[in-house]
Amino acid sequence: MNIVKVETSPIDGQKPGTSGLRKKVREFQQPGYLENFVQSIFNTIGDCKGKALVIGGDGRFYNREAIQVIVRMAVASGFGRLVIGQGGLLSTPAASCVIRKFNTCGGIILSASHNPGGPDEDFGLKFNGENGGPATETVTDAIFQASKVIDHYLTTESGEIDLDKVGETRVAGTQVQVIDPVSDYAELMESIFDFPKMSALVSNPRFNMCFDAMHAITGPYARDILEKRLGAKPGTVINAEPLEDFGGGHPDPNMVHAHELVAVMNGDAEMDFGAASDGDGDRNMVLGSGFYINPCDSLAVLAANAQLVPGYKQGLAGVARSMPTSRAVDRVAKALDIPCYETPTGWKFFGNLMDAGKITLCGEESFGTGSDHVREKDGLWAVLFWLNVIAERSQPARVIVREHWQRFGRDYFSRHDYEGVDSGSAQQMMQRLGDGLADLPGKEFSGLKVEAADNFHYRDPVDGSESSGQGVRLFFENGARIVMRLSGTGTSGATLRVYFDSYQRDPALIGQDPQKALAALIEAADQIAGIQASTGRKAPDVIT
Ligand code: VG1
Ligand code: CO
Repeated sequence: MNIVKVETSPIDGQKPGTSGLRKKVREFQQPGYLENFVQSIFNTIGDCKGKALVIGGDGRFYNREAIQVIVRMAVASGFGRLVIGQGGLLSTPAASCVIRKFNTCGGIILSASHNPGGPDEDFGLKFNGENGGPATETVTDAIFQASKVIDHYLTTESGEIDLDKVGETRVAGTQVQVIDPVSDYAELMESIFDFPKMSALVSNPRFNMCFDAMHAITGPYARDILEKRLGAKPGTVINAEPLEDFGGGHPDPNMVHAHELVAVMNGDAEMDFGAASDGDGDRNMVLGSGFYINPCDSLAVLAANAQLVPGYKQGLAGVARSMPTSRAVDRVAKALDIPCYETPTGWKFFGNLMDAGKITLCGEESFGTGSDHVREKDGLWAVLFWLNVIAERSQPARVIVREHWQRFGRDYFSRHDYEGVDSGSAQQMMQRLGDGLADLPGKEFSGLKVEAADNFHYRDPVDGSESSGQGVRLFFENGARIVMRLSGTGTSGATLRVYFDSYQRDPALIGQDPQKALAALIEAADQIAGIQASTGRKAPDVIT
């Protein structure tokens, strides 16, 4: 087989963000764009000869073409084995599972996650290492550096491989294995959860549940596990067919974008449980009957009930949450007398803690929950965890959460997103805010006195690596907190995220609407940062 060396030159801006490199499809389709980035990954891996690599994506537009390009390049670089999901599909958690199970040197996941798909929308590519988790910042920085000095890439003239047929073929020196994308993951789930008990719950004709796969990757996984293995009614999984453009929707599982699920939950049939997942299957939203469960609370409840699940009955080594996530799980950790770590936004920061055995469960406010069963957040896993707890406790989700608040108090939480705002003014606003932090303590805004203010700096307790500028934190004397940061996953303009949380211990006051409970804090954020003036918006685009 002919290896072809193609001259190229660096392309600006190939800097991975919170989770991989995300750009408009058209940008990825430019000659050499994908090739440059993939070769930069291979150059960072170093000697690829004989190594194994997993490849799969969320099925969005350009997934198949990109895989063919990557396969040719991987063959040229001498990989010994490629493991690819049938149809080019692998959910992010399944890719993580397969990397670990097949002992590969890592994997390439093609996804822009919750960002919309289609010819005019977003594409993305992420490298995960041999532990199955997103590459650490040290590695993503090295890939970026490699992209700045690249002068050629290697490819072959081999034809396309058949992505739709499970089986093995040989391309030059590389064994190419197309696998069923679901079975390894489903087996892992069976090894963690009490499937017989959960099956008794979900196959009961009186138990009504709906899972909205949002025309994204989780459809085939949810159908196999919920309907086939656990015996939920056919049709429990809606929008189960992965589509290249997610049916024109926005595959972000929240109350705004998962509107079909919300409609089912509010419809005529009495629904007991609802859930949705995102483009690449790593996020989850869970709903009780007439009851929204905030992801921060979900993490706390799962931690508090973990020992009811066979896979966690020995207890948890520790827990972690991203910095903007509410401190609900911290209270559980305290009660369990286990450590709780606070990391910057992005799953890549949990990997070292899990590898070192310091944590078992972790999560983010952005609908991400996971454990050390893989090294990614895992949407369907979280849904199964909830079902296992519900089955074990014989209580509806709503009651489980209310009892949790009674015991631990409630951390009211909300995130306000201002999407597609002008990058320049958003950056200026953050700069101004950062410059003025030292003057804030002692000052009062809408009746709340600032106690401390800083920009979050993280030192990884395992390898000592440092990450600075991870978000502005404003702490108030009553224990409430505001966090502000700019998104690192968007592809046009800037997205400002403002996070609010406030603790309420009084059992009589734990049933309020979060927007009301947090109203003074929300007002204070605008007074401090001038959000409306800088963004030109009267209100956020998305409230979660
Ligand atoms: C967002 C979330 C973050 C999450 C990341 C990737 O990042 O806030 O918590 O880890 O998306 O999730 P940002 O930088 O836009 O705030 V996924 O499911 O899109 O891979
Ligand atoms: Co995702």
